[in-house]
Amino acid sequence: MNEQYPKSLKLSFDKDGYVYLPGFLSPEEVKSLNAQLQRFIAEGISAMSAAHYFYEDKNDTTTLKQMQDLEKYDPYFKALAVDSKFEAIARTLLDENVVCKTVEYFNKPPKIGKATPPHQDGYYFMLNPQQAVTMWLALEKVDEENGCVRYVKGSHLKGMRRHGRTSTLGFSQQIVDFGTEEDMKNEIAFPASPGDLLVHHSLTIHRAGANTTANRTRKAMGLIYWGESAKEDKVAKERYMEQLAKEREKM
Ligand SMILES: O=C(O)CCC(=O)C(=O)O
Repeated sequence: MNEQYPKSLKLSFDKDGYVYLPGFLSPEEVKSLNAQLQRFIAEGISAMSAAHYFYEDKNDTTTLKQMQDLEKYDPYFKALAVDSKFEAIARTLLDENVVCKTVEYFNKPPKIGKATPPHQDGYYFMLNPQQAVTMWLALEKVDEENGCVRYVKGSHLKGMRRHGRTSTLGFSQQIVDFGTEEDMKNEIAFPASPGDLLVHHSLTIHRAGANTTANRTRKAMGLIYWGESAKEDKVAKERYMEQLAKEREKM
């Protein structure tokens, strides 16, 4: 896919650590994506590894919170991510060829959908150099009440902050000293409409609120791309994944 995006997009990404692309998908495209997700949840989820999907309340299947590696289970999601306009954006922002690492689904069920703790994705990726982006696509209206994403502008230029354990399923790490004057001064909330795309650098600090509404869900897709120059510290990553699996068993 050879779509061209203006150079100003990359300049803005390099400066702020994120870009916001309203209406990246049309209402028809969002409708079709939502229908494909419903199909997959009804028919395909049972074939997934237990490590790849979680419920907010494991005794209630209406509280599906997260799915990951969707591209490995279903050709629709692979086609969404590979040779697609999402991939073209990642290539433009990282200025090199990219590899899709995962396609995810994020929901915050009403009342019980927990906050996403402040973190930098690169802490989980363990890459050198940190040449990676995460995309977050709104599948429905998202605002401060049901838990919109918040970015700390320019934080990708200031290195990796110290992370520690959380009890939040799917987001096991958070920045331990988040909330400094500088964090709060530079943090921006991004309410979004269906089809709006947010893309952030792997060092950009971000979080999202809890879903405090009584009856609205908060559904979004995530797509992660690494630049081909980014190399993983495989030993550290394996150790970390084993640790996570052990902790998940205890939950
Ligand atoms: O959907 C969310 O709450 C946040 C997603 C996120 O933090 C991420 O993809 O890194």
